[in-house]
Amino acid sequence: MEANEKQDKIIEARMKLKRRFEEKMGNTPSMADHSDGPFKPRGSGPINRHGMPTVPVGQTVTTKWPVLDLGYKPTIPLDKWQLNIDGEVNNPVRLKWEDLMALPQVEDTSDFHCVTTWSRLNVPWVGVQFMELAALVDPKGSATHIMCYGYDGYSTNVSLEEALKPDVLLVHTADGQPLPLEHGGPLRMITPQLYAWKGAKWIKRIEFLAKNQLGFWEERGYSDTAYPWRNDRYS
Ligand SMILES: Nc1nc2c(c(=O)[nH]1)N[C@H]1C(S)=C(S)[C@@H](COP(=O)(O)O)O[C@H]1N2
Ligand SMILES: [Mo]
Repeated sequence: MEANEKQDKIIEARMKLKRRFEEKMGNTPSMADHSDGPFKPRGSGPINRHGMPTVPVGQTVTTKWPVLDLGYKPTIPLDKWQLNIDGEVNNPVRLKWEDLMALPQVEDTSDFHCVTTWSRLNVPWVGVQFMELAALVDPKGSATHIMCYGYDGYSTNVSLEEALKPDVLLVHTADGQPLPLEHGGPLRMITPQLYAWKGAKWIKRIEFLAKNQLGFWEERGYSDTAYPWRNDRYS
């Protein structure tokens, strides 16, 4: 395929996703809950860029960055690293590190809310938007969710209307430094509008699903939806 033909396909896939998910995305609680609606966002502090109080209900701001995982921290050399994106897609891909770095890189600063009640505000990240990867693989019309898998055996599911938000990134840099191993380096996902367990550290596979499935913590009593401003922690 010619380079610009490839580019056109990616743009077309992006537009298709936008048409399919824009409204659903706007109706997610972290954007749609307002003080005059049936669900009032719960939290404190100034209103953030998607309309919610900065600190979700029950959270305490910390400047530290605690580490939470299953205890095993897999080391993946960059020359062995790969990310598979497959499932309900028209164009499954296996990305090597160079392929990932060749994609458009974005810088964004966002907040990190852990279900164990700490929040780290204004973390500067660099990485690739999930939306960019979705456009690359061109999800089938049947795709509704993703399952993200880590090199440590972890998994977590996210709906597409959440995953396609512009602040959902696959990050390799935080605080101006390569993402530390203990925080999921070389690459992890972040979901600033959901609790942080929805962001897989050491991510190795993203599977598009035609039907929701539960990930590691979701099967063990954590909420499937994980909305911080609804205190939606456990199911
Ligand atoms: N691969 C993997 N990703 C994971 C986890 C894990 O155990 N393995 N833990 C999750 C949980 S419960 C949280 S709160 C965040 C913590 O990220 P941090 O350790 O960088 O603070 O990562 C999430 N992603
Ligand atoms: Mo967590």
